[in-house]
Amino acid sequence: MENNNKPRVFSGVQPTGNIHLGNYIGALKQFVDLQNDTDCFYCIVDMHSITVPQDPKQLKETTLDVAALYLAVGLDPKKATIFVQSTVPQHAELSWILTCNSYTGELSRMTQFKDKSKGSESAPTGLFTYPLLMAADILLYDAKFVPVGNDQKQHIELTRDLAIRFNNKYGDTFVVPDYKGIEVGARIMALDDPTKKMSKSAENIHSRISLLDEPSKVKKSIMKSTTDSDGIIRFDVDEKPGISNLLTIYSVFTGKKIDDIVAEYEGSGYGQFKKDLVEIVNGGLEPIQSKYKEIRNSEELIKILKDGTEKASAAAEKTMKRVKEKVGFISL
Ligand code: AQP
Repeated sequence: MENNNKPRVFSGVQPTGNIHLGNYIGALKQFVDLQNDTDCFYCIVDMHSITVPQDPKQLKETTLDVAALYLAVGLDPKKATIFVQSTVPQHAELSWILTCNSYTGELSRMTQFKDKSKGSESAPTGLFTYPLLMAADILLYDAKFVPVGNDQKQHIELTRDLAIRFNNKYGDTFVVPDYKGIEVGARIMALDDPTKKMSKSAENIHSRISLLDEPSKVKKSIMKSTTDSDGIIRFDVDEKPGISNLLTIYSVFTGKKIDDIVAEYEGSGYGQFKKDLVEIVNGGLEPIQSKYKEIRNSEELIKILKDGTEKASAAAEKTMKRVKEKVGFISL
């Protein structure tokens, strides 16, 4: 479905902590790049975040933190609909209908569930059904494109399967969405262990750089990041995952091609490269942090979220009417 002939886009970020460079490069930066040419809905997915325990007071704060960061990285509420998932109850409603049209086998194959549950019988059920809520998020807005990091690719595939299955069973109802990834930075790795993805919930704070980190913290995290012992700056994800990850971050923040950066640093050691990267990342974060401070506790932020809820609810209700009719629920 389209508005002003612009394709619909949906994506979201969980308010599970401060947004890091992986979230920014894999998702948020794409959100901003897409806002001029698409009709985009960007959500703070608080219902997803409670699939693992959250402190209620802190959840409220991090929800507003993420909303403020959406604006701080450059999202414009005149172009993008920005809202909080739990303020639009249709997400839960559609999620249940999709649950009843899904199979436990396909959910068991989701690698994120396998990683997070570690086979435990006491893993929260919400972790298992999380991809169905994510499918509901996307299908509710007739989204054609879903900009996410590549860790979410499997969930988008499942969403496509569910949409096609539902359309075949009940007749054309959902737009079948496509994954929208990027060439550089679809998976930013942890700084302390470049074989794992950078993550909000990792214990070591130096495994990630959060968008709100102080310059001294950024310096420490980059300078102590894990590289290798051969000391040659070269992009090779398999053999040199640490330096390749840093090159990716360098490339995204400067807009320079990785090959050009490698050529620039020929003969230099990791020390100089890391020092320069500290300056580059701190320079990139500075305007984001100052915009964040300006907006975080403002009335304007609440107003933007309320407007977002209104617009999102109207779009979601249209889809729900169509879906309920198809499955045979009466309307009174
Ligand atoms: N390391 C990453 N590289 C590139 N993209 C990433 N994303 C997450 N990590 C990376 C993308 O960021 C968006 C929002 O992610 P999320 O908040 O929904 O949850 P997540 O994927 O589970 O992120 P985290 O940081 O790893 O959180 P925790 O530790 O709480 O599980 C998504 O588009 C995601 O692909």
